[in-house]
Amino acid sequence: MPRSLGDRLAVVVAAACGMGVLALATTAAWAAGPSAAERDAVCADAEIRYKETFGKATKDEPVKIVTMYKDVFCPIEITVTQGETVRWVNLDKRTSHSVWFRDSGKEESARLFNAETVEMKFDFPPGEYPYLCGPHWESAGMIGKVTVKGK
Ligand SMILES: [Cu+2]
Repeated sequence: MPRSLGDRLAVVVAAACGMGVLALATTAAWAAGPSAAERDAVCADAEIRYKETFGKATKDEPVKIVTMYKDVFCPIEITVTQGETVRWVNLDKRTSHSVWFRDSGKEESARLFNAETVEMKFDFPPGEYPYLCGPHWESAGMIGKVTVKGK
């Protein structure tokens, strides 16, 4: 079952609704990560691991899935419609990851261990929302982006 951040996330999401401007600090770290080809290879492995763990493909889940594997968010960019939910899933066996919309002034999620998940509903204004993995954004360039489109 997906693990929710509960009350804390609800507060965070509510706070985000009034926010239209993003800092761009995250963008500078984007280039520090692996190449597109390296990411593609990691993400292909992540998809195999996802099926082994959850018994279905990420595309067959009822919400959009972003996997966290070998210090990569797969896919690195995702587009959602306003109000849609995204579920992050850690597929690493020995490494914890987090989801942190730091540039948006939000709190970091809990550290997720193997097969743990966190969901976030994007009731945000349309725009681009870069985010980080707290433990790995700086050392490994573990960064992603959610683009929210209006309904
Ligand atoms: Cu990480």
